[in-house]
This record gives sequence, C-alpha cells and structure tokens, in this order.
Amino acid sequence: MKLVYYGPALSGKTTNLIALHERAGKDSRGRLMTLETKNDRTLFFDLLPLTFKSETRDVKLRIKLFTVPGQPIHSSTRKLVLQGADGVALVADSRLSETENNAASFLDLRDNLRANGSDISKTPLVIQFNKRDLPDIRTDNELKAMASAGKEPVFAAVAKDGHGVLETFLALLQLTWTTLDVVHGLGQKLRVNGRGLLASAAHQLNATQPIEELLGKRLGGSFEALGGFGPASSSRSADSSSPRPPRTTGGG
Ligand SMILES: Nc1nc2c(ncn2[C@@H]2O[C@H](COP(=O)(O)OP(=O)(O)OP(=O)(O)O)[C@@H](O)[C@H]2O)c(=O)[nH]1
Ligand SMILES: [Mg+2]
Repeated sequence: MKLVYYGPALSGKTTNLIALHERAGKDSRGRLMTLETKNDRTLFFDLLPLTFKSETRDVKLRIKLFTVPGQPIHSSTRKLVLQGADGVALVADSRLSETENNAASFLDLRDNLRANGSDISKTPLVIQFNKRDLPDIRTDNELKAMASAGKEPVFAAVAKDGHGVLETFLALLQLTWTTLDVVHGLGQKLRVNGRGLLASAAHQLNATQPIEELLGKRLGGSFEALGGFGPASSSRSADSSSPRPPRTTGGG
C-alpha cells in the first residue's frame, strides 16, 4: 500500500512521519529516509516503510509512507511522488494566515491526481489540521463546521508532540484498505479480516486506546459512507446506497 502525506510547505508532513517512526515497534518499521535542506524543507520526499502482521500473523501488510515537498516550486516532484498512491493524507496548517496555502495545496493535489489519471473524489483522503498549539488558528467549531460539510474524515493534531498522528494514520489506513478491498476483494483473497488487521496495526504502533475511540476523534466526515471494516460492515456496505466508487487507476 502506498500512502502519501500531502500539504503546504512546513505544515508538518515530515513531523508526522517522524512521530509514526517513533511509535512503531522495531519489527514494524523500516529506516526513515528523509532528505531535507536547512530550515526543515523537504527537498524530494521522505519515506517510511512500515510492515504490519495480521492477527494470525500469516499475512503481512507492507506500507510505503511518503511525504511530498510542500514548497510551491516542487510541484513536479509532488506529481511524481503521488503516482500510484492508494491513499492521501492532506496535512493542513491550522493558522488563519495559512488558509490560502492550504487551499492552494488542495487544488494542487487535485490537479496532480488528475494529471496522473486519478480523481480526488475517488481517492481515499483524510485531512489533518495540524499545529493546534499555535495562536491565531481556526477554532474547533470552525473545523467541525468545515468537516461536517465534507465526506473526508478530519482530525486535529499537534504533530510535533505526537497528538493526532496515530488517529490520522489509522483513519487513512482504514479508508484505503476498504477501498482496495472493494476493488480487489483483498480480504476474501487473503482471508484477512480488515477490522482485525487495523487492530493489529494499531497494536504494533503502540496504541493505548481502542480503534473506535481513536477514529471517533474525527471532527466530521463519514466513514459510514465507505461501509467500514470487517464482515459485519461489508454486508452493510452491500445494502448501502452510497459506497464510494472504486478507483480505477493508480492503485497498487
Ligand atoms: N508549533 C508546532 N510546530 C510544528 C507542529 N508540527 C510540526 N511543527 C514544526 O513545523 C516545522 C515544519 O515541519 P515539517 O514536518 O518539516 O514540515 P513539512 O510539511 O514536512 O514541510 P516541507 O517539507 O517543506 O513541505 C518544523 O519546525 C516542525 O517542528 C505542530 O503541531 N506545532
Ligand atoms: Mg517535509
């Protein structure tokens, strides 16, 4: 599975990967590769390989977690890193002064997905509003209002202290797995229970709360539209009139 952390410059994408690397057990994480210039600017991309064993330990899910460089001049690099992405986390900066940069990054993501033959409405997407510790930020209520207007799950975070990082990642993992499962029937082919796999991943990332609690911290957006995880919910998705349409391109 290829997951990409996208967003404007200095929003905290690399910081999310560093926090996940710190959380992951030694058996689950590979080497975190970062390539930065001075002032924390990612030059090309960061890469963190993660491997999660299923509950029964006979299936391994390998994830390649990338960040893009956020500075506007690196648009072609972002397009390249985005190729074949199965899911995207958009890391936005909560400060009011960054509103335009967040919006520009969203449009840049949409354009680069389109240029890669993909479609943002069909791409598993989770939004993180980072830097909640700073002054002059959008209020919680503003974020909630924005979140409830869209279908993407939205999470608040202070990535530099590790807050909200796990929640964002697990939500992205759930959305992406569910979408790939719809397209490729992964769960059935591999005899893997998606809900169990997510629980295993959370455990291997040293989560101290149950998944429902972690995913329940989202400020809005619906997982329900996707049918959720596991056997109980796959029957629900069969009944549901609004599962997300499967992606047709760029999948792994
Ligand atoms: N106050 C505060 N600072 C943060 C937070 N998360 C990250 N930072 C800081 O913001 C700066 C930029 O973080 P990075 O993770 O390098 O940002 P990036 O999105 O990877 O930036 P580019 O690689 O240029 O796209 C660093 O100094 C981080 O320590 C946060 O939640 N709060
Ligand atoms: Mg970076």
